Amino acid sequence: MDLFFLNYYLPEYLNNFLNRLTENKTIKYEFNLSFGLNYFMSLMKKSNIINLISILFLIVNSVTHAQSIPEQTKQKQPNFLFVLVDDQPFDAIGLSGRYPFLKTPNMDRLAKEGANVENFFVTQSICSPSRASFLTGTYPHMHGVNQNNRHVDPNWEEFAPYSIHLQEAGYQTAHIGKIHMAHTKGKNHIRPGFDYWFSFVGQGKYFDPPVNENGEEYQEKGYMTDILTKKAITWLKEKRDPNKPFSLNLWHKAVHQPHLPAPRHADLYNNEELPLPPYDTHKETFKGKPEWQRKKTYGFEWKNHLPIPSELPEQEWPINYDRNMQLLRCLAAIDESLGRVLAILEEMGELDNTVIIYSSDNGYFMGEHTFLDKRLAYENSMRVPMLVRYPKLIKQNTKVKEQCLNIDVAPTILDLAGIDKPDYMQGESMVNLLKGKKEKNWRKAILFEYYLDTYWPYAGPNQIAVRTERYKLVDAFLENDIDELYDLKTDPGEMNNLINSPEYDKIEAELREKAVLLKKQYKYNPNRDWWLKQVMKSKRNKTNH
Ligand SMILES: [Ca+2]
Ligand SMILES: [Ca+2]
Repeated sequence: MDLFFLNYYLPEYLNNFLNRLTENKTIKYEFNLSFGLNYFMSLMKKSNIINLISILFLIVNSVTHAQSIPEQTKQKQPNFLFVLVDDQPFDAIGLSGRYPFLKTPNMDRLAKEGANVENFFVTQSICSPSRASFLTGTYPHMHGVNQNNRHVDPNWEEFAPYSIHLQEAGYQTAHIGKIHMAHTKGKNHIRPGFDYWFSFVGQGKYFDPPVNENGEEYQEKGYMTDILTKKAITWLKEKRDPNKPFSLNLWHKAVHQPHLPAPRHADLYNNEELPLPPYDTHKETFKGKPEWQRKKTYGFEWKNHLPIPSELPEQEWPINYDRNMQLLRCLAAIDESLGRVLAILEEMGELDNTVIIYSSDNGYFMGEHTFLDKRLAYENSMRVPMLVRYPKLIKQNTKVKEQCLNIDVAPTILDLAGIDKPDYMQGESMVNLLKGKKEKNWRKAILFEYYLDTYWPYAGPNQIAVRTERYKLVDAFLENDIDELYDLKTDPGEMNNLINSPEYDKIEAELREKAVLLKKQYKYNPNRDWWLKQVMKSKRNKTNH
């Protein structure tokens, strides 16, 4: 039996029961107006009366100026189109050349006319936690969605999504597509920060999906990627105020398993063959690697394989062939969607006023290390595409080499909109890097995390990884198992675990030291359930009253 089945396709009655339990949760969020006032008061204290008069003059002047020339004001605030794919591997994109037959002309166009952030990673490699990190600019251990558990929703009160700050600055905001963390129905399904809402519960369905439009539940007709595209175009053309700048999320359900392509793409690439993965990662035997990874390959059956062998027999290629081909076919509709939205923006004269961000919520194993799915700290899982087009600031064919994270997107969007980064955001603005400038103090090491998944406990234990440009240390906090250390320069396929090689002891010690610093810097919390417990407690209290 497919193990994902349990996680994602619970019987409808169970779903409804859980929805009833969670439905009454109202999310209150307050705008931090006091911050603006406090700032103004502190300016007043510092300024002498002349400065104060000139500040007031500037404010009045800019207000009247803005009213008289709305066109110029409009140009100062760029629009945002954020396309987020579900489970697109970083190299499943035409420009990478990994799959010679794969055609993604519109994704390639974004890289050609903008920036390709080549070393872009998610802070946790599964759907719901990553989506919440993109929105809030914070780690899963901060916003609270550190697993795909249907009960957890981010702590929005403390960690508002960037879209709320955009709304405050006069933006019109829309979320169209998968959110994953909202397992509620009706108006309660709408997450904070969006003027227009079109989404669905959990993973959604590829065909004729139940949907939620501004709180109204109904069933749509057709293929999910096309439905979302149509909704995005309708919103752009008919449903927004054209005098306000906009921020539109087009967050896809595809290409998540069961990887069902649009019927028009069912036979695409039928005459093609999947090439072997680079660095022979399909030849993985897990020799010298943690035992939990060999256990993982047996899934729920692992107890039938005790004692777990110290290495596994090499698998023959192809691995998960049909599933991988289906995933690539799903990408065809995503690329068409991107092309259609770009064409509409061009037609409306907004293409070059719009910052287009294209990424994926996590990576995906395409047979590398014999795996499918994601979650782990291997490159195929934690690395995702990140393309940004905004010709007013970003030159064509810009390549960013620095390590960037999904928590950097919210601060980047706010920076481009001229909004100061809120204190709670842990990411950094990528704007200077996107402009092709060097950031001397940019982070040299990144922190990645994963928390045990209740639905699929053998997918991996709690773990963190520290990745520098050259090395990666993975610490799973297990006393009876080994950790991992890879030299990404000599072993980009991460096949050779160096954790027990004495000549790497010094490197290991340095990385462990970095781990301590990063955990402190990002306020790492090893307790997976800290936020879930609070959510459940507040639900219990509500039911009791
Ligand atoms: Ca995903
Ligand atoms: Ca060692």
